[in-house]
Amino acid sequence: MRKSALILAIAPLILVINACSGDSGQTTNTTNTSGTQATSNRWDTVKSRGQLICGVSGEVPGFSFVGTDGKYSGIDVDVCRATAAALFDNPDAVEFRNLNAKERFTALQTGEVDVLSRNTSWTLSRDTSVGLEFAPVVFYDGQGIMVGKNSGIKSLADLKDKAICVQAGTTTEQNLADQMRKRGITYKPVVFEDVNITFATYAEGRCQGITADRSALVARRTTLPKPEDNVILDEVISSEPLAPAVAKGDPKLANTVKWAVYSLIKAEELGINSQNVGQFANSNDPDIKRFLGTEGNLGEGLGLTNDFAARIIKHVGNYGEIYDRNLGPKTKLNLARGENKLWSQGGLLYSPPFR
Ligand SMILES: N[C@@H](CCC(=O)N[C@@H](CS)C(=O)NCC(=O)O)C(=O)O
Repeated sequence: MRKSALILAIAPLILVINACSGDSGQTTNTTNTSGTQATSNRWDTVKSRGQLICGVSGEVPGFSFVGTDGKYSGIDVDVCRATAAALFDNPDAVEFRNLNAKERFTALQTGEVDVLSRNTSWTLSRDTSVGLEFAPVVFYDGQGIMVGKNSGIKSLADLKDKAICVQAGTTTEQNLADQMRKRGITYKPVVFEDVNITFATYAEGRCQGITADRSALVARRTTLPKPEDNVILDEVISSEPLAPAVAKGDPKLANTVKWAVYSLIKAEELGINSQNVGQFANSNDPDIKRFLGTEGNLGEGLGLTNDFAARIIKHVGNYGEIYDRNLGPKTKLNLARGENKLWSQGGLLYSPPFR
C-alpha cells in the first residue's frame, strides 16, 4: 500500500527527471502525471475536439517550419494536414505545437499533443520503453556532418580533437558518440537543446563541425549567413528512418495516422494526385474504387468515411506532390528523392494493399 502510494507520488518526478536528462528518452516511462495511460480514447477526444494537435519542430525548413506569415509548411506538417483531412475533411483542422528534441516524447506521453510529426527516427527503445507507436516512415535519412568549405576537413577522422556541435536528446548525439568511440577518435561534443543555438554556435566558428540528419543539415544550411561556405561530407554514419508517431494505447488513432501516410504513397503508385483525383470517381479499376471509397467500406474499419483517402489526396496531394513542394528540385533544399522513391522506382516506399 505504502509502496504503491510512493510509486504514484514519485511517478511525475521520474517523468520530469527523464525529460531533463538529455537522453533520447530510452528510460522514460509511458505513464502520465496522473499515473494512467495518456492516450486511451484519444481518437474520440480528437474527433469531438474537431481538431488534431500535432507536435512539430517548426525550425526545420522543408519538414516543419513557421513562415514569416505564421503559416506552417513542410512534409511533417503535411502529414498532420493529411490526417486532419481524413478525420475532418479539413486539412486546416490542426493546431501545431513546436517541440524541441528533448520535449517531444513527454509531450506525446502526457497528451499535450495527439501526434508527433517531427523528423523523429524510429528506434527500438522509442517503440518500447518510450511508449511510442510509429506510423510508416515518411523520409529515409541518415546522419551527416557539415563543416566549413575551406576547413580542409574531409572526413569524421579529420575532426579529431575538434569541437562538434550537436543537439541534445537526439539519436544524433548518441550516434556521434558511438562512431567516435568505435573509431577511437577523441572530440569535444558541444551540446545544446535549442537548434538555433546549435547552428548559431557553429556559424560563429566555435565548432569545427556540426552533425544532424542529412536532410536537417541541408535544410538548416539554407538559414546560415553564408550557406555556400558550408559543405556536407559524403560520410553517412547512421540510418534515420523518420516517421510520425502517437502514444501507445490507442490503436484507432495509430491506424488513422498509419493509413493516412499509406494513402499518400498508394495514391502516387496509382497515379492519383490532387489535380486529377476527381477524374477517377468513375474508374472501373477495383483497386482504385476501394482506395477512393466508391466501392467497399475500408474507411469504416478506421472509424472514418469510406472516401477518407480521396479527401487526403484532394486536400493535400500524394506523396510525390508533397515531396516536390517541400523538398524537391523547385525548393531551396533540392533533395534528390533517392531512397524516398516508390518501391516500383527503386526506392523504399511501399504501401500494403487497400483491401
Ligand atoms: N532524427 C533524430 C534527430 C531529430 C532532431 O531533433 N534533429 C534536430 C537537428 S536539426 C532538430 O530537428 N531540431 C529542431 C528543433 O529542436 O526544433 C532523432 O529523432 O533523434
